[in-house]
Amino acid sequence: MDYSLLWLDWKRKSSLPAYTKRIVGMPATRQGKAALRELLNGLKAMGADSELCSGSDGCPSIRLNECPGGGEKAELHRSGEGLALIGSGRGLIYGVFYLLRHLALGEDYPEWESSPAYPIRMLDHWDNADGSIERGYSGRSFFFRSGRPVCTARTRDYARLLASCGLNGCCINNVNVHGSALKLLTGSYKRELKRIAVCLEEYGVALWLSVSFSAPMELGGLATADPLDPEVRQWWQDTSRQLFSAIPNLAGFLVKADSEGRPGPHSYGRSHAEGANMLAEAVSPFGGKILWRCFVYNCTQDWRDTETDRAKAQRDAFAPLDGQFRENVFLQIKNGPVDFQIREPVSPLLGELEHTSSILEFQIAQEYTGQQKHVCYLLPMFREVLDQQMGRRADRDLVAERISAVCAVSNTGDDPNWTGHDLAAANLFGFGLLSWDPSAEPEAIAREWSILTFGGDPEVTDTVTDILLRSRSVYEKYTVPLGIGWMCVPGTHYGPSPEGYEYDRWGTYHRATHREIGVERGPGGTGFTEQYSPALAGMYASKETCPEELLLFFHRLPFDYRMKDGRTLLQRIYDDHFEGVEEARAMSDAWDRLEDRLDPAVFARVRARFREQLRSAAEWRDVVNSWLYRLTLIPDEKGRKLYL
Ligand code: GCW
Repeated sequence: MDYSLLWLDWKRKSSLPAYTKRIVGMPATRQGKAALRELLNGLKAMGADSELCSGSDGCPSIRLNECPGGGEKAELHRSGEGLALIGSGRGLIYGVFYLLRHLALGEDYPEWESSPAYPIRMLDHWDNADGSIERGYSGRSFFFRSGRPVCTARTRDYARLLASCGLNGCCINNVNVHGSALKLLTGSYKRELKRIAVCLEEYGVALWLSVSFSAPMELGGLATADPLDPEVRQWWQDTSRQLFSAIPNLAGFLVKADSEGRPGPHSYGRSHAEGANMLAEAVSPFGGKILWRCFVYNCTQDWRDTETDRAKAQRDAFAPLDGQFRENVFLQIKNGPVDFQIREPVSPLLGELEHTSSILEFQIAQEYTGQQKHVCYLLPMFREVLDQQMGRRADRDLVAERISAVCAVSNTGDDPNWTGHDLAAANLFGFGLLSWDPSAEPEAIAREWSILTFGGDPEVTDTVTDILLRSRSVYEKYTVPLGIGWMCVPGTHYGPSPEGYEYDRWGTYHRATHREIGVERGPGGTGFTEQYSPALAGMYASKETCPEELLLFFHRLPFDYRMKDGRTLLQRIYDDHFEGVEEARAMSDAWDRLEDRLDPAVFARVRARFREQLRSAAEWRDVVNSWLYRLTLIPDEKGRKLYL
């Protein structure tokens, strides 16, 4: 095998509870059988001498009780000195992985009765048919090779990994559908897609496909893709029927329409609702769903236009359509109003929809957060988003309660360690746990992931947990603190370029002069704050009450603006960059001290990534600080050298 099994590489335990000796129960379904196999293999790897028995004969045992039905609920109860695991086939899978994880953590007798918070918990792959991955930082696609989908042993292990942390779906191709990926909708690749779907299905993971809105023209030879055109509607209905009947376990389509040059209903004077509903109608007879992305904004803005504010675009486009979507449409909303920056406020659209289902989109691919060369544990950010009170309802007002589903842009590829940076796998695991239970604690997740991945050496667990928990704020400090965002190199989005996007068309400006920086988004500026409920709008609109870490997202401020601790804004930015580099060095040193406690190959891989992180962090510090110095001619109060 040329890849690792990440946290599923169960480590030997010196002792295990007596009930691990006997397994009782013969699940009938394919998923139930997979659960049993996972249990036996997992226990064996941990060193248990387990036997599959027809009865417990009064001895402690683990009893698998498969109930009919396809629900996801899992129950784990004490039963005498043993355990009973109850669930449908899928429930048993979740229960078995939960049990194995807890045995690996050395926790005896876990009592658990749990259902996932959301029925859809998925990963979005931006994999292209040629095997490349848009914003992929861990090798090439394991779903596509030379233009065709492939199903390999890795597909199955991928499904196991997803199920083991509670995920139940994946969209295997890029939302920017081009090349031979277009043909996934036609007969050409049905055999391969079916194999993938069947393979994923064993672990309760549904298959989703990204589709192009203009497929009726690109594939069907029609003259239009107008969603109200009868021929277009017929084309989608016929295509969906053929696809859903050939591919079991196909859950639906993901669509990026009228976004960044992708085709969509606007070209025909139709609304997003008309576009999405037409597709929803086509997949509805097969129980299919449409995930319709809201990442819609003007990507050809003139930088001199200060009226248009990209942050406002999604709410403006979709809030008026609330209630117009069919019930099998989910609006897919990125966590922030702009685009996966290290710090953004929550998307106001998440507080708007009362009659439309939504799926919250995170990005665990670290496009703007260090591209899996820098360590950046994203779970604290995800929790902040889920825990945000939107101020729109008396109850069930948290983002976690308002959404109906969750997804994340995947950080996986065919690298032997799946995620490029070994520590990035914590984001994959953690996103899974959080999608099952949005109140899961980032620290507990980090600790658990570390123990499962590296074994139980407390020194390793403490150090890794500490590195992970600090990593986001460290990255933020040496890159773009205070919510300013977008100082990265255009195109690649790696490394610093303070004015890289300033005079471009993407709508992401900080408009710095020698006196001030930032976009004013309060009522006296673009008015973006008004998109929130009065409570949030008021808080963000005032410089005094705006959370400091978002100050430059919401406000345009002079460089001599006094921060709460008395420092000037400029000095705070200088300091953050210096501190961020020092803190990155401290994380790297802490890792180095683990040398004798870790597998040499893993240790060396992560050390090499830390070397690059330190180089890049210093570059960020020097480029941003010297740029600010050149603009303002105000030196660092502490007299540190500003390099360039
Ligand atoms: O942030 C941007 C990325 C694009 C991506 C787009 C999106 C898939 O730079 O690469 O396209 O977001 O989310 O659609």
